[in-house]
Amino acid sequence: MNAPVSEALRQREFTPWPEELAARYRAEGVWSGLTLGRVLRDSAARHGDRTALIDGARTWTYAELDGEADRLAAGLHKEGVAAAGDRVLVQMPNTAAFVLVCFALFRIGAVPVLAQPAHRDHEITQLSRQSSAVAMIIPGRRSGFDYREMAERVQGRCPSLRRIVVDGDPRRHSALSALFADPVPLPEPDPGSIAVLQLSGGTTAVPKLIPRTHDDYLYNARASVRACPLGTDDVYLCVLPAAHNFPLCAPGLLGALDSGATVVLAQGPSDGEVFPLIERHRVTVTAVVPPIALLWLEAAKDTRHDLRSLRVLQVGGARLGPAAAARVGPVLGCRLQQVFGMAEGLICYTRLDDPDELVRTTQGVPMSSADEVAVVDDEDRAVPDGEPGHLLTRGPYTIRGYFRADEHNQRAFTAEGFYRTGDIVRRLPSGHLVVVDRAKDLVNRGGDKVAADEIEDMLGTHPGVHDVAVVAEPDDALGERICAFVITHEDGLKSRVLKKHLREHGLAAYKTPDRFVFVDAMPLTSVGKIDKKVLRARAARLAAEEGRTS
Ligand code: OOB
Repeated sequence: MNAPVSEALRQREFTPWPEELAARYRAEGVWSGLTLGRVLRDSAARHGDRTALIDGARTWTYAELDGEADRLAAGLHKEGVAAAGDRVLVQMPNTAAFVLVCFALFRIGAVPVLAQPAHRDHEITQLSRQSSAVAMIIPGRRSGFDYREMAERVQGRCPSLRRIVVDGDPRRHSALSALFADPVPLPEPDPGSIAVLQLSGGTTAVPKLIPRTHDDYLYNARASVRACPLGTDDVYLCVLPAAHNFPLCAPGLLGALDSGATVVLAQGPSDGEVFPLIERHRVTVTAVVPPIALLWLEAAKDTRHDLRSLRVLQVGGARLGPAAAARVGPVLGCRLQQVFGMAEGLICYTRLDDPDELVRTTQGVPMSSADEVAVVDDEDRAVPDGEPGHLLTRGPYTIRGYFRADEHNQRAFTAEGFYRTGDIVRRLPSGHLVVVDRAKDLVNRGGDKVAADEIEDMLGTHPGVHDVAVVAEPDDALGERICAFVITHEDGLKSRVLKKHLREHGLAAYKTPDRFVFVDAMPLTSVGKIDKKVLRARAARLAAEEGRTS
């Protein structure tokens, strides 16, 4: 084992797979021993003149993308922005610069911490602290928000952050465009070392970082390509924020670039943005969350755009109802693939040749024969097929521990190394899983995961709030919305005031509760804990009264 890996172990940054198992994955070629930076180089060697990437009016061939990634790696390294083993917070929209930054960092052996563009001071400060990031790479101003000013505030709180690099007007910081330099040879990182830090969907007030190695992440992409085949004739449209595991690696843009396909970047998910791109670039595959699929199903009815090139629509991140699932084929003229995945690892896909009934009603089968899944009761005893139970999993691309989170890892993993997903599923005899519920305390707002704890803690800091409980309420459009029950001693405390409080504390806007309900008391369980089941039922009634659920 070379230095970066053993150093990471020493700092308890990630929990390795048992050595014997790791040796087997390597011997069997499950782990290919390649780095993600190498993948692009190999693709450039095979498909140099083919189009790799399209961002607006600009196009990159594989050779150009590979060359630019080398030049950016050289510049970032030479200018001291990032060295091997450093963490770099990357918060970028779907632009070619995001792709180049990721590959440049992979080649240096530096680790992108993949933040979302919607994150604000609160999240970015936590992510920088937890990862001891040395630099941030951000856009300048976008959608009326100045990322430079936020980066400066975060820098004031995080001493590790030395540099701010801006894709746009840098003001007093470094311009990304000025960091391209003549390529220099850089030592190849260890394929067993951390390639990226993904963000957990989050059940804890402070989100956990997910260390994915080059070996395991590449396997994730390649096994995904077997389930959702991509080849040189395919055009993958990246609609969701590219930093998310789904559009990045399931098979996403990494799978596409490994396959010699073309990646098209969309700035947003609206049909007005996406349908013209599908038509213009003859897009064959794309991935969305259920609310976007619902939007497209409506819009496709009277679109003047030609969507016939679309072969596969992947839908995942949250539950897609069977009725909507049934409409995808007839309305959009493509095959639906349900995707049930998690940034921690395990990804399940319905297969393109599965019977329609399974595609409509299940969330697929684990993508790899090396995935182990167990469906268990509260005491970790296996339940029979067909019965709901907690989903546990381990395998060659599912992490064995979060980054620097010893204590949390004790709860989140079994002694045998299974990850406790927090999802309640039923397993059919065919192996297909149906997601029926969730044991973890979060709201899945249209695919965006919001930890109840995080919102409760922040609302609890308002002087007028005596107690607070956050639950999911059902919603036809988003799947779930965020509902906060609040006990207050301050007469006339308004939801407007609490929303402002959250905004001023730098919370990302998508985490703001959609509904506040002011109550005199909380329902309690027999042991005296807040009974969220009762609150969920109450929120569901309110949603139904407003016609938000059918
Ligand atoms: C994906 O990843 P995360 O990390 O944002 O969220 C994972 C959680 C799962 O544990 C589950 O609770 C929920 O999101 N989920 C689904 C689902 N797909 C994810 N719940 C019901 N039905 C589905 N199809 O969301 C993600 C990562 C890779 C590929 C696809 C999604």
